[in-house]
Amino acid sequence: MNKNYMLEKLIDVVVKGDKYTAPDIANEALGEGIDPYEAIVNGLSKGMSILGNKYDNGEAYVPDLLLGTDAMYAGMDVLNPYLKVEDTNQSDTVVLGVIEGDIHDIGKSLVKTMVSISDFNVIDLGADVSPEDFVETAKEYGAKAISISSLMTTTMSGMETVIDILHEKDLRDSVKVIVGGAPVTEKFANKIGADSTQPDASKAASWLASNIK
Ligand code: B1M
Repeated sequence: MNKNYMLEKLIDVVVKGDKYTAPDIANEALGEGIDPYEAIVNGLSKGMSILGNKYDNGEAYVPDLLLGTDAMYAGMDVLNPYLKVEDTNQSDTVVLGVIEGDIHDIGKSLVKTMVSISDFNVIDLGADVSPEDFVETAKEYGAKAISISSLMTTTMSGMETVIDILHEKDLRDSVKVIVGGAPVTEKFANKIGADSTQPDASKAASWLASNIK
């Protein structure tokens, strides 16, 4: 079967928000030899971006987004176990989550997937995470990095609070902070004193793998 045809099916199942068919399509993609990473990034995730654009253009509504999210996660549940873990002997811990006030967790989940396959030990705090929780968890587990996502301009400032608390607790030198998500720019990341921002989940994982020793 044509690879593009299979990727289109993965895109389509998310755009249609069909969580019941998504696992079948994901299994079909695996059966057709599609790389699970590609199935997630160029299939399911692309479907979510298309749905997001439709929402922005008034062609889709919040219930459509919720259905699309369920379909995306149903497909990822099938694909995730087949992702190749790079044998980097990384045993360092990364704490990740979405900043307080924000429940958009799809990008964060992609970051989690990519960081996990880079062989890090990942602690996923989920969405709507307080700055204090990020720092306390990093301290408790001796994490080398905190990875924070934000999808809303209204919640971004919480990322700076995480960095402020790290300074207050004298932990800033031992914990790298990477921030990301659609509204996060390089200028913003520099302004709040983050170590990096990256445009997508895969680049975030690569940055962590190259910058955590
Ligand atoms: Co809403 N939402 N939403 N939403 N939603 C946005 C973000 C919005 C831009 C839509 C819009 O108005 N145009 C807007 C925010 C505006 C702003 O900035 N102020 C918005 C709003 C306003 C809201 C509500 C307030 C709507 C309402 O209730 N009236 C509400 C907020 C609730 C809350 O958080 N408190 C809300 C709710 C929802 C749903 C629940 C329906 C659903 C989320 C479901 C879920 O995540 N479980 C949803 C969705 C799906 C979206 C859009 C359409 C799509 C987001 C998405 O999942 N994209 C979004 C508009 C859009 O993006 N076009 C929108 C796909 C995902 C793969 O991309 O998360 O960007 P993304 O991740 C990317 C990169 O950003 C990057 O990597 C990923 C790609 O690999 N990345 C990182 C992410 N984290 C990273 C971390 C890194 C590095 C890269 O390093 C640490």
